[in-house]
Amino acid sequence: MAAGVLLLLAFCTRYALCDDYFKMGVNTNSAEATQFLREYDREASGMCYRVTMSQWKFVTNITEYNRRRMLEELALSSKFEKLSWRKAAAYDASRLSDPQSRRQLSKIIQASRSSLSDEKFTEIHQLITEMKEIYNSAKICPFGQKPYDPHVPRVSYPTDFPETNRGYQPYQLTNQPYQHYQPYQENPEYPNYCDMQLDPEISRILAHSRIESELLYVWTSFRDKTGPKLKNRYMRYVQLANEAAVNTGYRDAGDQMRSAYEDPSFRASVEEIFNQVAPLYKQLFTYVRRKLVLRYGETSVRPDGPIPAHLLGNMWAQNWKSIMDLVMPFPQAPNIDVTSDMLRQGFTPLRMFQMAEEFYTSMGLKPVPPEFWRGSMLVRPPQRSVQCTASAWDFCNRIDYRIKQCTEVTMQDLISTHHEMAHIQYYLQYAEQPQLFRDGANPAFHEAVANAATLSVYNLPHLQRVGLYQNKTHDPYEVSMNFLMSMALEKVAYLPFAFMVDQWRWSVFEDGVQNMNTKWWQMKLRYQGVTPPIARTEADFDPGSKYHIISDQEYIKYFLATILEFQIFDQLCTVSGHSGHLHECDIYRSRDAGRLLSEIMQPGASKSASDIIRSMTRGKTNRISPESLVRYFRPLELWLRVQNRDEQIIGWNSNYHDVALFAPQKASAYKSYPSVLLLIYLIVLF
Ligand code: X8Z
Ligand code: ZN
Repeated sequence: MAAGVLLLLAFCTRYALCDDYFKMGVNTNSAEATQFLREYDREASGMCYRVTMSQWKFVTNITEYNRRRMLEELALSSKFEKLSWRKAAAYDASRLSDPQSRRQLSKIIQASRSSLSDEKFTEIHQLITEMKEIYNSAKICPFGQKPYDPHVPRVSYPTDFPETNRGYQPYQLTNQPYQHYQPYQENPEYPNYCDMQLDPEISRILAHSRIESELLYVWTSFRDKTGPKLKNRYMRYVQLANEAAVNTGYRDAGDQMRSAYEDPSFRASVEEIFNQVAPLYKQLFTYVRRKLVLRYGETSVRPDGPIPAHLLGNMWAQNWKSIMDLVMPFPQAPNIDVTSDMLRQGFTPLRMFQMAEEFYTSMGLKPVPPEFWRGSMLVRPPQRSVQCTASAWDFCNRIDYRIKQCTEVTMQDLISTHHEMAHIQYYLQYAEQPQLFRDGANPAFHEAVANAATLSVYNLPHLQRVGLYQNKTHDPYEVSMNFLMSMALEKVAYLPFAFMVDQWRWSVFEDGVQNMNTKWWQMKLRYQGVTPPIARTEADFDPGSKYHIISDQEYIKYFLATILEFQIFDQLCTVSGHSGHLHECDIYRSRDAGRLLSEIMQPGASKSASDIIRSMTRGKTNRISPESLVRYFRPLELWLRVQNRDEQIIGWNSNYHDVALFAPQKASAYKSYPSVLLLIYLIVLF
């Protein structure tokens, strides 16, 4: 207890600069600090190896035993984190002479929740584990009649409705066609009937079904199975996270999360970037809405209104690439997909990884070590349960690096292979840094660098160069517009979502847990222009349908990474000597681009993002800028402006009905708005 009070006093002052954000302890002995950091580095690397290995074993072989082993290692690692935090807190980092020691010490302190009591520290970790387990075990029944579910109208497919439009059919339990009318769990013949998970079944329905009632059903059911169970736990988590943040000298947990960006005006900086990309988003939005009106009709999509969130091909309306078939600019020209060429040429998953490795070595970057090929899981193994989401792993021992990916021979997986290999390249480049600096310069860098590299892989000149795209019979302008549209559905459509997630989270940390669901939808409407397809109340907890919210993972990094990837790509293209459209640049075989990439990656987190950006741009700026992204999409933006020229509004008008879906009280203000105006008018008149 006494130690707790001392620590509280020790952390009660903060400064603007991240380096000396805290009023640290009293020890100013540089030699002791260096010695502590040396020991920390050795122990933290060892701990990181053990935890990472236990996590790897679990996700590549999901058994109860492996889960328990992993939780044991995580518990040990939490103890180590707390102990190290106490030791680090004994130093007054601001008075240490070596800037790298200062930076390392502040990294130990900054993001940790170790200022909580042991009980609360354990409680918050347990809450997060529980929330993840609830989320990961959510399952729903297939679409059909569900008598006890008032949300789902009693509908069925017309008999002539094409089979391919009926969404994913999860279980071929019988030889009969898709079963819509089977009773649910009660039927002993269908013991696993209500077994549809987010990945892959539910996501596939949202991506491929074009039946509104089916989309509504899966959209609502997934939220019903997650939100209500998560809400109370999330509220307690907010309380504990805030307590930890305040104890550590921050205003609240949002403030603590933002400190990783070392920018005193971070919120304003991010908002400024958002405002610069919003006009491009609104052009895309307006065009897509018109196509949705054509597909679903004006009763489902108002021609000047927001878009109902279940029609955009994705559970959170964050990535619209699955509705490309509805919005393709030139349907007679191809949508670039080289999957069939890959199959024809006998590609295998191994060859895809070798090709990705060669992409980086062609620029003078590092080959992956032999341990990579021995340890990785590059295809789905038979006869055991695994988590298939692609990921790249650093085992913290400077030897072992692996990728986990259930690779199939598709273009999508070829892109993903290059993306994951870029993460491995980043690990290899900063391997010689101390453990605390083996990370991106800020949380956005890893994803940004990986995506910047893939911007060069997924484009026509590159695919032609590696012999995967030969078709020259179509109008290049039309092919280009189709390509840019597919990129915009992935990148531009994503921006307001990636921006609003943490706007919501920060507002909850800052203002409290009242009306969390209403706030969520207010922000979805304001930034994304989407509404819930069915009425929501505070009994729902729709933010809980997004994994990163309940698993305590900050999200603004994805917004910044999407902006930064184009900025990095632009710089790589410039040094490689590219001229012409940015979306046609290929950095393959450019040693100059390789050198610049290496300069960005090698320092890891030992330098600040602004230092890295300054040297990357040869002193032009030290800030993340959306200028390159806007330029990349410029040809599409011009085309969209022409398509949208007759629209009443670029963007959306929201009305009483939209707001009433999630905030009845606020909506009544909309309703009374005309009568207030009338009253004022009458007063003025008389
Ligand atoms: O969470 C992820 C990756 C791991 S970094 C699977 N992503 C974000 C999301 O799914 O919301 C990648 C895109 C954005
Ligand atoms: Zn990634």
